[in-house]
Amino acid sequence: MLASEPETLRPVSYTPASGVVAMGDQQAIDYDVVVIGAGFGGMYMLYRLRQLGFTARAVEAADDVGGTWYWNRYPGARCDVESVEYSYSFDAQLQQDWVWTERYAAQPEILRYAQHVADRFDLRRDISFMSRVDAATFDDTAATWTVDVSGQHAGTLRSRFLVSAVGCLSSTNWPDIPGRDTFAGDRYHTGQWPHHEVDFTGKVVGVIGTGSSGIQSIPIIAQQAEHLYVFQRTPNYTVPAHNRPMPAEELAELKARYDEIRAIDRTLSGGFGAQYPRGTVGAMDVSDEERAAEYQRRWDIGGFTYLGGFTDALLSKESNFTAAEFVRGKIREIVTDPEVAALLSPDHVIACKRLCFDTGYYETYNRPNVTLVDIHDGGIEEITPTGLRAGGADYALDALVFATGFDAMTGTLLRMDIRGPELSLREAWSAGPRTYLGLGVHGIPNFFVITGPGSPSVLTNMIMSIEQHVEWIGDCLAAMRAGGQQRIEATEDAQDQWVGYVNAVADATLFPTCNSWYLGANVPGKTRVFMPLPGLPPYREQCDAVAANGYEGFVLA
Ligand code: N01
Repeated sequence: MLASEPETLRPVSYTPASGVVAMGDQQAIDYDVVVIGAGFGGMYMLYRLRQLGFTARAVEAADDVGGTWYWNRYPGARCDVESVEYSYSFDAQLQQDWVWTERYAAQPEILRYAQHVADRFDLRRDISFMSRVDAATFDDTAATWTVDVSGQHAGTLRSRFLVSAVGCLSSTNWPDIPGRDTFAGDRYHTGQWPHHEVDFTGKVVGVIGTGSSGIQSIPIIAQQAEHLYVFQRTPNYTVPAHNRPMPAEELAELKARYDEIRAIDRTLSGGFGAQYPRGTVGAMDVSDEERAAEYQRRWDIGGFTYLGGFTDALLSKESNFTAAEFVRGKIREIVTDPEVAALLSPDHVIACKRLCFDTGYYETYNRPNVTLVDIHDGGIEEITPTGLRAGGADYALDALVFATGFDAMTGTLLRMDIRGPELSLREAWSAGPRTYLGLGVHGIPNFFVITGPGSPSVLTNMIMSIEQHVEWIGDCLAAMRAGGQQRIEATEDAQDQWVGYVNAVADATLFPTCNSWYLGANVPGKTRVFMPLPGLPPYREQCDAVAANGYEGFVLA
């Protein structure tokens, strides 16, 4: 028993006979809830379900907790939300006890934090590791899911509810480049990095992709490699992270203000950045000098703050252009070869593809052992046993790194065969994902998605969005138990209206204006739908109102 854990929140056994108030006919089910995934979403869902007295089991493909932070071990992997904010808020003592050592935590530290949470709340006993959910079928007569699991804990689980905590960026995108699997050297994907240290010393390395993962790993790979070729299809905007060690006094001061920081975060569109007040005017409402000074001030702070100076960075093309042009100016200042600087300069709307943060990214192209290869025209023609061919030239490589991202938001969900009474999730989403609140899907009863498409998710501090969803789902299940209900399903009408609302909000912004993974544009053949919903605070209010109105838009029985 931990000092921080109030008596009433003690974990309870998942055996219904232990006095747990469970959901109806326990003969028919093994657990009230099966949770898919044990990253930050799955871990908190398990904890919350225990608090509420539900029985639950999580199924996790990895051999430990951590989700995205378990898999993304590439060199330089680091969070782009400050560590004091990218952390659970549900337990006051946890946030006081944990010591963050850097402004932005690196992957190993975040993974240690996830492991600490698992230990602290004894979560692992309810997780089946090295196991995957392959399929789940809902029996409408018994209001029961049958969940097929493969791997170390292969078998069938029966539960009343199914909660997806698979994360938004968990299916790696391996582009189908001709000859991809013929490469005889070492091949890596940033999102499935090996657990052992990879040393590129003395090697000729190719990196494909210049999104967040490429931009974080390229400077480090360049320091090791004999030569690095970066194959760039689209340049990306990146601003300095200005990461630094976290002094003990600063951390203590932040911890003393934790309640205030979390309260401010709840009012912010992305759920983070409490320390850096937002601007209150549009970028074109000030003089050129004032605008440039504000961009410089925020460039010096670093991170997402860069776009917080004006209210309309993602609403007005004209304002957005000024923010983009400032970054292009920085690229010209930093990169000594004007041709390379031009190739590195994006021309799309800044932040319509997720803004990146770096440590020495543009500077890396001044190194003599780094070559930027522009492939925007013809792409990579072929991967060969000894390297690759692009633009008619052959590049001999010892190692090839795919920093090519993910089949985001829907990839992992659709890999499983999830079946409602009359249609499968694959059928329901054949023309792109459709949800109600990003939480429920019409046609798939008793199924919840944590940070699903149609919710703010990837446009926010993920841990804050996870907490909001987990708490909403927990409250919903508790309300159903109190009301003697066993089945919940989003109505088609509510879902249609929600999808229309998400599209309208997204269309009022500049987000949908470029080929981003937010739209599914990075995966050939994927239906283009803007998947996340901009704006966490109004969304939270809508979810609360739905609950307060008896789960309006859902049918409960
Ligand atoms: O993936 P991406 P990522 N041939 O999709 C290129 C989060 N994250 O792993 O832009 C050649 O952004 C592709 O080119 P293009 C964060 O939310 C966070 O980097 O499609 N190139 C692009 O350059 C982030 O946004 C953190 O033309 C190909 C790159 O590969 C998200 O994860 C760190 C190609 C993929 O970029 C995904 O980031 C890391 C092909 N066939 C990740 N296919 C932080 O917290 C794709 N590309 C900081």
